[in-house]
Amino acid sequence: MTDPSSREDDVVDAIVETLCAAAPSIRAGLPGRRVYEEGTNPSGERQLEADTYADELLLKRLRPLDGVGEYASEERPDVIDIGEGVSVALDPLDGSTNLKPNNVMGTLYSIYDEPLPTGGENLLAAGYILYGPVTTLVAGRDGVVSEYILESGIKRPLREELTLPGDPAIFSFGGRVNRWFDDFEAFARETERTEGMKLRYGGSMIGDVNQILHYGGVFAYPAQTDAPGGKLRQQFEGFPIGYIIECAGGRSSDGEQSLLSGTPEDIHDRVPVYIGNDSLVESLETRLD
Ligand code: P6P
Repeated sequence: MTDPSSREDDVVDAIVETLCAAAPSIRAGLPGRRVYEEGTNPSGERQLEADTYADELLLKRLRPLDGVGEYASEERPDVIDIGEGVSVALDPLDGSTNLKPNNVMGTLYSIYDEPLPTGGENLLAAGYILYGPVTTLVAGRDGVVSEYILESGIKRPLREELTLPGDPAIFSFGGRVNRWFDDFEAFARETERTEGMKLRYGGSMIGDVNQILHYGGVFAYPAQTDAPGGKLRQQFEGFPIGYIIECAGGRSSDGEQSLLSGTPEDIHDRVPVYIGNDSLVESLETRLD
């Protein structure tokens, strides 16, 4: 009788390998899919042909896997039943608005041992494939996060058991400055002055978070004065990024508590996101009180 945890490991490994194997096809499909489809995704955002292409390709590749029960995507209104087992939540092409300006984007995944929507405490694994100058995988599992180079869809270790640098360098905030709560501008100026940090925002959460993993600092897509939930989705973006940054010894927050503490009512619920070096995120939280 196979030990359930080792079987779960096998399923998680199979999912990650399937996503990696699909990466060359997704990358190859980007040049010809830079135009918008009719309509919007469930969050009301316009969809590029590349968004729906990545979503359809990944569902097709994941559907045959043993041990995968549900598939959910930022691009689809509802969870899809594809068998028995774990649940996979994908942002198939996070940061796809970067396609036209040719900036980074990627596939963001999170795997749960409960039906979706579900809370962050039910995460089994999370990570992202980043389509930058090279294709990389950042994978979190069992409390550690490691980085790999992907060549022809095969992963090669780059950095094992990543930890955030102690000396933060990058400060990255999404949204509109005039819609941040007043204190954010004060926080920005103070941290740039006191920590000597550089402001750098790329418009793709996984690209911006990847910079924090490499250089230290803080990424936030804050609550906005006209959107208290912020922009990023709790199930598809908040939980995986919260898990990854906490695996790397950093801190995640929705403004009050760890991003992993919440449970969405709807699969597309949004959450404010603050992640990075512990002291910086804690300082942000105090400003939000
Ligand atoms: P804005 C991409 O669409 C995304 O979901 C995240 O990857 C990114 O952080 C954010 O939205 C960018 O939003 O408002 O800067 O375009």
